[in-house]
Amino acid sequence: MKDDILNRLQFSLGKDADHASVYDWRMAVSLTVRDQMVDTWFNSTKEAYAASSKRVYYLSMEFLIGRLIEDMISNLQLEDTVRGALTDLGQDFDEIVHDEPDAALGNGGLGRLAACFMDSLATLGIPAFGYGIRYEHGLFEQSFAQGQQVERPETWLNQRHAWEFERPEVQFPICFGGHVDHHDGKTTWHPSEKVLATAYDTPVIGWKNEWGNTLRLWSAEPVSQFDLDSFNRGDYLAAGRSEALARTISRVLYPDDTTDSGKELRLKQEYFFTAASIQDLMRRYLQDHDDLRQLPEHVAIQLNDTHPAIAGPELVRVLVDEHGIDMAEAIPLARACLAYTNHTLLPEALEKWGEWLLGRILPRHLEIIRIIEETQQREHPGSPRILEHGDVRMGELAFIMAHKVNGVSALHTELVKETVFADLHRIHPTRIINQTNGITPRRWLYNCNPGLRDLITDAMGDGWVADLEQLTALKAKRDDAAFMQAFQASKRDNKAALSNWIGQTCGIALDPDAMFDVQIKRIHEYKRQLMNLLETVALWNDMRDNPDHDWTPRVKIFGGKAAPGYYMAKDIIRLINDVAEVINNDPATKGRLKIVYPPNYNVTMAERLIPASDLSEQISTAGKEASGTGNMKFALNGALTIGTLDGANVEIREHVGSENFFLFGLTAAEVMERRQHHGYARAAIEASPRLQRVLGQIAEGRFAPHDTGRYHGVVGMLYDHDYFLVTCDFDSYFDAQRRADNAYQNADNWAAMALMNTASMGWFSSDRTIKGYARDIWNAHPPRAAMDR
Ligand code: DL6
Repeated sequence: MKDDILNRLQFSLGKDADHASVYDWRMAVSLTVRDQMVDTWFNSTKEAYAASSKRVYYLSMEFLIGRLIEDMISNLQLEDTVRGALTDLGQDFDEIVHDEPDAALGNGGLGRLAACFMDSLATLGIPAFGYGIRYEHGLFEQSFAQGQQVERPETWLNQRHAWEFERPEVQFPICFGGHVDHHDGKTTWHPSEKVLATAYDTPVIGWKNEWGNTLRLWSAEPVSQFDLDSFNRGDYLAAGRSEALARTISRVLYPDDTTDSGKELRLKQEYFFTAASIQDLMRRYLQDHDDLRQLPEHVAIQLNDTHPAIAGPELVRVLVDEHGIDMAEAIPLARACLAYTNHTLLPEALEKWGEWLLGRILPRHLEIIRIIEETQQREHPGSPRILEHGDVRMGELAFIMAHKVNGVSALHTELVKETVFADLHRIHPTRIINQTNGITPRRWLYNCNPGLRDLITDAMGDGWVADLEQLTALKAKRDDAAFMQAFQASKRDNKAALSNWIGQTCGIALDPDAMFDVQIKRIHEYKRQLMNLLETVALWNDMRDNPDHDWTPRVKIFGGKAAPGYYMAKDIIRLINDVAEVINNDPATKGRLKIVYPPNYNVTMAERLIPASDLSEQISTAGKEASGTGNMKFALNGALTIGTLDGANVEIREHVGSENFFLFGLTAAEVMERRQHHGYARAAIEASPRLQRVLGQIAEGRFAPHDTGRYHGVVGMLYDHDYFLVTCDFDSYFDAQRRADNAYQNADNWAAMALMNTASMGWFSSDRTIKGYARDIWNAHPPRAAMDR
């Protein structure tokens, strides 16, 4: 390893050890580790070809992969070797790991789920490709200026990405615009614009280096580099214009996971990566097969939300226009390959494209969508329409072109059946199924929490890493005093390490013995960071009113970004920072209450915060959070949840036991019912003196003394409509928080509850989720009998 690293330093980086920077060392280590993956990767490909295996193609606009170095090293079981080599070379392993940029090619849960799924597919040995976009700029970097969010472009690709292989030879043309001709029964699309999609491959190696798949991300390039005539005329801007336009397609990730539909570039991005992926998988299929009617035996295409829903019409187009299959046969053939995962019920997140826009960018696809619509109406008269009020509804398109549609938690799946797709569900009653999300235990325990990992492994071996349900055995350790002491100590160590980091980065001193109460996720009204903050102010009031009470010391930690155009979310961020400024400087509550909001929350920060958390805030309005996956990460790392009956919270609570979960709030049915009552928010505020007082303080400018009207909009919103029922759940939430306070005072009992969480989370491994998809949707199998090991 040492020699390999030095060789890479010399021959790939052109540096000698005496002059190498941390970046050089990291690249040398990463390239050395990458070398060690290649055999497994090649062998897996060969085996999949030899067995003529069905391949899974996971199409996702987002892969929120974060840093890869630790995952790669641990999956290859090279931790000791790499650490040892670096120590011998006088280098610091941790410094090198922390030098890797966090690849933020996603907004949140949907993208992170895709990354966890890639790890599980490889660990289970299921032949698979992840297909997405190689964004030059991932999710923006967040900082705060006077408490307000400031966005700056993210630049992960300013440095070379160590893990990828560029594939200039894997390149496909992607067309847009123009018109369509129909002549003598033949249809021809004459596009007006063309770009090239070039592949970049990152090997994804599963646990213990047994199987390797590929994450193939597409980068947009111009068909011709620049216009030499313009250049020679001295018109340098015109010379580079088409190049710049082409590259724009993969330049930046849209920073909003809810409301981007309608934007032309977004539609182009969606078609760009979907069309490239379909050309690629068809090429692979046709290398070995000549009968396209067998395609569903060999190809499973999973649509991660509606973003790649154009895959339906695109696959039909390829089958009909390029391979001469009848339309009537092509539609069911495409459907047998395609499946669709719904990740949200929020109406603003259900994509729609104006017919005029879609028809202008993809004229042939609009024709095909009309034929799909006619076919559906003929076969199922009265079926919900794909084309309605001048819009193309991508959810309906994805549903109609999929043989299976899945929700991401039990509750969410039922709501999908009852609400957004109720009519389609009546027509196709077996199409919607549930696959509750999961998380990879490799990243979310093994790598991010070495203290707990070692404790568990010492107690029961490392079988749990690939078979997380083995953690149930930990329940018996509840009465083992030495184990429980070590369990508590590992949490304490993580909290001390986090306190150091927060001290250094935010300049705020924390007491590691206080309860660390954490809410990290995108800032959105339905996730109700505002309710958490109002409760914090109410607690502060109570602490000041009763200074002699034995208060449980609390640290409230927030993390998350708001979509740049989401003004209410940005006001909430500013309010958190303003409230923090007042409370953190109040001598009356010093040592008892602190608020911290480290900027630029990302995967790496989650890996730092989650192992150090005591209380996990999962407080969305019931019925709004499709699943959540952060909730699973916290519970696995021994945090207790305070939460509503929403998304996967419901199933987590069933697994960990209701006595180990702080439940509060209205149920999804009660939420819907409450909204029917006129003036429900005002009534709830009037019934809660505690909440009234807090809102009064905010409204009168207690937290913005130089700009007293700053939060009138926020307070007015709560009084006047409060769509997400912060006001209605406030008292119940406050009470649940006090139950948590009381429980925390008994440290041994708290630790026992925390252990029950860790020990009960085995079912939430993404390995279980992927087995479910493979069995119920894809009918895909590992060429080796890896699924049963
Ligand atoms: O399924 C992954 C993840 C869920 O855990 C979250 O509950 C859900 O909000 C998220 N959905 C999205 C899609 N857009 N929106 N909103 O990110 O998916």
